[in-house]
Amino acid sequence: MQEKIKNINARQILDSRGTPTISVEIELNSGLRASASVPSGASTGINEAYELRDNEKTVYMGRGVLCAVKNVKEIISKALIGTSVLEQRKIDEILINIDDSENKQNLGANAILGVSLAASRAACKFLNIPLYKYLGGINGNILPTPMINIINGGVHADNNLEFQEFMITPTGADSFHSGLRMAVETFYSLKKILKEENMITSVGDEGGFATNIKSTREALDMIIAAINKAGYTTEDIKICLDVASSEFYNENYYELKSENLKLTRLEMATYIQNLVEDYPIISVEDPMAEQDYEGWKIITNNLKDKCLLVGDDLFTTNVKLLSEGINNNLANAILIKPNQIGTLTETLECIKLAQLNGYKTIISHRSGETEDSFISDLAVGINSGLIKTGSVTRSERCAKYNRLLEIEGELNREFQGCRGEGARYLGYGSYNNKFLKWNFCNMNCNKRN
Ligand code: 2PG
Ligand code: MG
Repeated sequence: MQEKIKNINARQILDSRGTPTISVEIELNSGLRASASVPSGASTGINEAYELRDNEKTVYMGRGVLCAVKNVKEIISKALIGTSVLEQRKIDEILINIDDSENKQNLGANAILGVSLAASRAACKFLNIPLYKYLGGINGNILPTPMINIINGGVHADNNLEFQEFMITPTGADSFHSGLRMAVETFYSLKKILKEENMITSVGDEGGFATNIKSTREALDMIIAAINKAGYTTEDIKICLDVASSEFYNENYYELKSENLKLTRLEMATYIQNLVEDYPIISVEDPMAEQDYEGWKIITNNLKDKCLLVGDDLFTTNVKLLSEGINNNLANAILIKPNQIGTLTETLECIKLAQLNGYKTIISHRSGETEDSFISDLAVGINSGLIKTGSVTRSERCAKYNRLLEIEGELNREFQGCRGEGARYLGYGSYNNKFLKWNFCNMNCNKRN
């Protein structure tokens, strides 16, 4: 009885861009309360679940979410009051059924996800366990290797870079906290380099520098210089890209205006391939546009053994699209964003399908974020091994890293006095399983083979 939903409340709050978003609070019969807030993207895939906005031009430029708030208070709460929060699948199924549309356009995926996530948090409170434990039980103990944004481009910054995200990833670290430190030091080395070159050091939507770099290669050269200046090598820290190419794919061409290039799919694949050959790049997200399946086939065929090819707009955390991708040999990794699909259960189903098919999963933030750190717990709970959650500046991004530090501490404390590790950090092994050193309590499994 005590674990049943007594009331659901919602309110309009602001995300990191000052755009309205929704926060949902669930109250149980026991009196316990838990809440969750929902992020929002800028470079959204065409197949993402529907984000309901008020569209009233004079209010918040049409971006208000009071209609989504109303849907939670008046429709969703009626359907869920009396349901046990321990039945997440049932809750999500009810949400999907009362919306009754293909892409959650009736109630809004933002309204639905807020309720779905808040329900899981309420369950944790009731059971008195942390969220990552609720999601992963005794199995979730891998701290993700972070992809940390240091240069913003595309629709996340007002500079000329077409590529949306340039990230560093501390593959040579031996723990999450030391990897984070390496990334922070590199971030500030890059800042110094930019200053020396009289370049702008202001930051973009995800906290990476939004400076006027002329080309992709110039950005990559600067990142390598920053890694070295911080005292590291490209063995310690590697590079990841989010090309977000759907944003500059027009009528079958990839238009890199800053470099005066208009590329066919074949030329675009070669352009990316050359970058992977010339730089220590180990992951490329959306190198080809979401509708360019032929391009994806080419690049997957050529690069699948060299780096991660991550489908974000391509898959939109959707099992149908991922299945199609698996059947057609598209990509070898998937970006997981709960708000692309709209419920926790569907997110977990997509993760499971990916993992069963050997696709790497990268749990991801959105460019418009809140201080909610749900994705940190999700990454550890499901042992994703990888997380993408922006730069090491700006509190909405740091909230995720800080939560991971907290989880790391908690897992290690639990293990105190034992010979093995509580929190595992796989570093390069998260990208490439062949490099995993797997052991528990000093029993080296590699040796036993
Ligand atoms: C992406 C995301 C997050 P947005 O493209 O991967 O970095 O951006 O939330 O704007 O879609
Ligand atoms: Mg992306």
